Amino acid sequence: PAPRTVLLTGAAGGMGSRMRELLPQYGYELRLLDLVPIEGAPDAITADLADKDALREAVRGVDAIVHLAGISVESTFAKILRANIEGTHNLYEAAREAGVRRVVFASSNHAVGFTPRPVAEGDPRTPVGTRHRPDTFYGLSKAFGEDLGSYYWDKYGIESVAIRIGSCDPEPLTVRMLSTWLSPADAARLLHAALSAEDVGFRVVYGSSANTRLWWDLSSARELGYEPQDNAEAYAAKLIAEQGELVPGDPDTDHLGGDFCTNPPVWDR
Ligand code: NAI
Ligand code: 15L
Repeated sequence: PAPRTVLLTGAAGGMGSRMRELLPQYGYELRLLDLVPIEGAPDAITADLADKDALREAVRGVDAIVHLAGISVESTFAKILRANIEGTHNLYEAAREAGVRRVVFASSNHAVGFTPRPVAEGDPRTPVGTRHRPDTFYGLSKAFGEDLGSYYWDKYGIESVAIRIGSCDPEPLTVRMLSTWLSPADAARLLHAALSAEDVGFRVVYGSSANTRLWWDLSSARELGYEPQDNAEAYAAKLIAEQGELVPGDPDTDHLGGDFCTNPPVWDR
């Protein structure tokens, strides 16, 4: 049966806030967790992924977990280690102890960010089976999270869908995002597919809308039943007029990960 009760970690964040609005229409009852309190959600759990007792409590009785919490850009290795690597491990351990059947993990294109992007017409879209090529400690933590999901499936039978999310913002903001954009509505469609498809075992999918200029292969996401409805191309004329086309040879845009390869945004609190 499709899961009903879902723990949403990172529920105070940019994506978490949008998914809180959009997921209930698919019939899920959400339990929310974040490091910071969530305005207007008095029942939300305020906890750090480092707090194993709090995670044990948080996963009790849920059918599945959507794991969005963590540092979402580059930081020091120590901070990434604690929040993203140890934090994700703590969550999987809590899931294992409680018998939770499925985790949907917010991986990122930055797990493969140093992969060259398609440049010429006819260049292939990057498949999910491409090797990890992290572009930051952040991307490295996402590669770890994917492998953690693989391990918990093989060892303990906990299913995982790792979604290598492109760029989830209300609108594409850069010319790169004409290729990488995942509209919030498509993100909710993809999370629903990842939660409800049967017998997923462990798998990796890319998370983007049906963008004309897509850089990676959406077929494994479509195999889950995902049918993206949006296309960043609607914003192409405006963004290209403002910013110009991508120039081959520009190190800031020559790889899937964009400027995470050269000058990543850094979180340092
Ligand atoms: P965000 O930074 O807006 O939200 C992350 C949330 O996680 C925050 O509310 C934060 O308080 C919480 N958090 C951080 N450390 C925590 C800890 N130790 N314990 C508990 N909660 C903690 O990020 P956003 O954009 O909403 O992304 C959500 C997830 O999707 C992240 O894992 C991110 O890496 C991933 N992702 C997002 C993309 C995007 O375009 N928004 C693209 C690729 C991946
Ligand atoms: C990510 O993984 C980040 O969380 C987000 O802030 C965006 O920068 C996105 O990737 C991207 O590649 O555009």
